[in-house]
Amino acid sequence: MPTIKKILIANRGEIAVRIIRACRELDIAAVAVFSEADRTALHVRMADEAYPIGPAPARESYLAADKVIAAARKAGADAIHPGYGFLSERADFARAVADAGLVFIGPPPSAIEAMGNKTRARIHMQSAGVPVVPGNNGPEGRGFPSPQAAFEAARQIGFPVMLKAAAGGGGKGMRLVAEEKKFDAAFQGAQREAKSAFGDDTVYLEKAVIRPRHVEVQIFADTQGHVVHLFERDCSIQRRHQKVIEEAPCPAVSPALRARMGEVACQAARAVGYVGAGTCEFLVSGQDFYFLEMNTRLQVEHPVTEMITGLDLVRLQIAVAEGKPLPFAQGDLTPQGAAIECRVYAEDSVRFLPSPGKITILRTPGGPSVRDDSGVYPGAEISVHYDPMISKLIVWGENRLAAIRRMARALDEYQIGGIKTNLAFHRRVMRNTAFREGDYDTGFIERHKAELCTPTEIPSHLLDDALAAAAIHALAEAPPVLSNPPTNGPSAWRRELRR
Ligand code: MV4
Repeated sequence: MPTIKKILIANRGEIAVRIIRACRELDIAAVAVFSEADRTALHVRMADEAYPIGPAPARESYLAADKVIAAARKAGADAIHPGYGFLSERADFARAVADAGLVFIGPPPSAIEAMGNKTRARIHMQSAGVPVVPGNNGPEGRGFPSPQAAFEAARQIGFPVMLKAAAGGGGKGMRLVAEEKKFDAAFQGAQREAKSAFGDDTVYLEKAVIRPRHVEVQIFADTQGHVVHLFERDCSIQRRHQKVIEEAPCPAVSPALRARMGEVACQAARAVGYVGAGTCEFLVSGQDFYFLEMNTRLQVEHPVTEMITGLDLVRLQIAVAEGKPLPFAQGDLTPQGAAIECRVYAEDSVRFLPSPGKITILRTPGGPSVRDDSGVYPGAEISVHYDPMISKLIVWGENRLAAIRRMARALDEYQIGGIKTNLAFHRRVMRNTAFREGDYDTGFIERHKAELCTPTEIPSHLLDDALAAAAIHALAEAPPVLSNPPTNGPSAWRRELRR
């Protein structure tokens, strides 16, 4: 089996930095690729070598499969790690990497393909005994050609139903239909959206699960056929299908449910001959859970799993890619404590718009069990061309409440200047009663947006107090704990802000 000495990372930002760090610890050389817009990016600065792969502006540069492979050959790399970018779930890319004589750090192309199409995956999973959401994949599992054909199936399932794109993901081409009379229009809308987003208008049906939690199980498989799960993550705190906060373990999953879901996720992986890191996504409602899809890559939120297991998932990916067996069995694993991740976005979280610009101030939190996986540095430019996620703040605590308190503390230490961020949003979530009680589902942000997504309030009796106003203005990005109170006592403005 191959020994990996040099890895090219086909991604950018914080995940490229994360992979470079794993390489350093393993004495593996790390090769970065960059678009012109990213010439001065952190991952380029940190890598041992870096190769240009395209012009700016260039979200697409990182999709240039042939340029990435050419760079890997030129650098003399043994392997390519696709990060969690678009190249990570493309079977044709995985094949092209292998054809170039390089190791693809990811699953076999056949497993990517088996999970890449939703109706195909549903059929595959059903025959493997994995519970999928009750629904109808259409004639021969090829979706429904017309609203008339789908309508009968929808009535049989019972309203409300969910129309979904077979090629889909991320909520595109998805429609919730509550009433019969809205079905035809919704069908046509879903079909149109699926066609334009994926070039494939195949639409199928599922029973709508009401107020579900999004719970996903991390799995790992080696080339010897061992499959284990590394417990679950709750990713229900999302906005417009973008995850914002994740935690492990899920506060609504009992040890018995955890064992069942974990076993099912391993079954799903075995059914497609999976190798490496993968994630099975489920909708959870009470004690019921349904397979949604499998992500055949390392995910953004993998650090919360690392925190509760003490494992380095990137190191494990590399070991498995070298043909080594997993160094533990299922029985060796127990989840320890609780971990939370807050995704820090360069955005105006009131209007929910990206906030590009230069980062002028960057003070990251520290202390015990606090991890900041960042792709930026003071002076870095946040470009409109890329994802506005600039870092992930992850904390661990001996239990969930300790983790929440630690996250609140770490968020208060975090200072980012020059751009707008969602730090204030995160601070409010950590103090939200429903969140603290673990009582949330995928509708959480929408339900609480009035309190979570409003501008930082200035108490009216302090509006004319210049010092307080300045401190409060800074609060959006700066922590009250670091700003100097006007007196030594517990001043009024400070009590106000502490709430
Ligand atoms: C569902 C659902 C309810 N019932 N399917 C949204 C994205 C896609 N990956 C799956 N999604 C959903 N599928 C059925 N049958 C509710 C959602 C959903 C959702 C899922 C996970 C996280 C956030 C969500 C927000 C809205 C809807």
